[in-house]
Amino acid sequence: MLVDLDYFFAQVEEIRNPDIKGKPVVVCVYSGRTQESGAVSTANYTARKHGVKSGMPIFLAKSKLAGTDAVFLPVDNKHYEKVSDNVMAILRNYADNFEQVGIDEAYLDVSTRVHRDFSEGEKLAERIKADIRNEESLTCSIGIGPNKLIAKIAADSQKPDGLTVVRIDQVKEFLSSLPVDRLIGVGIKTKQKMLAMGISTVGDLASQDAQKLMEAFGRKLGVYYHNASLGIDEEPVQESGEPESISRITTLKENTKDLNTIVERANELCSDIHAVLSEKGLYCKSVRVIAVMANMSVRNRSKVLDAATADQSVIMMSVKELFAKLIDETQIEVRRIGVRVSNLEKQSRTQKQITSFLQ
Ligand code: TTP
Ligand code: MG
Repeated sequence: MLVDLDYFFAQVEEIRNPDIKGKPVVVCVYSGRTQESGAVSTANYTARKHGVKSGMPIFLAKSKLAGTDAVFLPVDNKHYEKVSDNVMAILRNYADNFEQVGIDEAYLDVSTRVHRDFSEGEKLAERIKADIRNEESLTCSIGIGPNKLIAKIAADSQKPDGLTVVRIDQVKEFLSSLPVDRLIGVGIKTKQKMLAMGISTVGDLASQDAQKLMEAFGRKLGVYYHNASLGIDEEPVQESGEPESISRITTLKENTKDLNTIVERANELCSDIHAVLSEKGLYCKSVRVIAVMANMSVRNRSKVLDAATADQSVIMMSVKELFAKLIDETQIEVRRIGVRVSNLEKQSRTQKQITSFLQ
């Protein structure tokens, strides 16, 4: 099954402040430039009825909600992460295999636990929903299917507070009338290409010759689309490993090419990243800086460190060096800056011993 919390950030805000329940609630990432610059992170279903969506500019959401008693709030990621951790701990208990896929989503393999019986699965999902409601006062939507692909589409098909079960013998009918972009991995471009080929539903896709799909999309994707259209997916539910990279990005108060101003702000990002590295017991070996320039073009500079490290000052020094290079080479003012560390590895005991030896 796939469990997805409903309008997550906005629902958490409603719980914190029950007075806003019933009003349109919009959680925003403010870029800090002007009072209204930034984007909508998520909105409750009351706000969605007015056309507000994730990713929309805040000013647009405000104009859609003009004349209502809408509430606009800044994101509070730390708090959402705490709530998410609590929910994930509950979910983990219900699964033989567990895979968190986002802050508010997880796959649970419950096959053995419910003896591969979908009715038992449905009862289990009801218990899970009740548990999350009692413990965290949150609603969620759950999809149950024979595999991850179907479970995910099932969960998306009834929201909020939905529970959708798609049994093996219902897969074909369930999929056939859905638009192709409901399949994971079919984005706008692919959808357009498929439309041009006369494919608009998953059923249309299923009736295509696999060979033709491979010719149009390449071997790997062609096979994937062919299988997905038939509801075939053999990906196991498994605990995801460590993250591949950790990054932070921020908007500067003003466009600038002053290195000190940039470095000062970048150091805050480094210290956030350092905190995550320490918490997860990781070292990084590559450091990258990202700059969105005043003309909105994006530039990167990166380096590989001599040795993997979790040392904040080493990361900060590299970041400074990379920004110095970037500013020097572009000579354009910068609008947003980001730092990303990658090539992550677990801090092994030997590495720890070496560092403590050197200190
Ligand atoms: P989603 O599960 O995609 O969205 P949701 O939980 O708000 O709504 P739904 O009821 O449809 O599941 O994303 C989880 C959280 O991630 C969401 O609450 C806010 C955040 N988010 C963003 O910050 N930006 C985005 O563009 C999206 C899609 C989500
Ligand atoms: Mg959600």
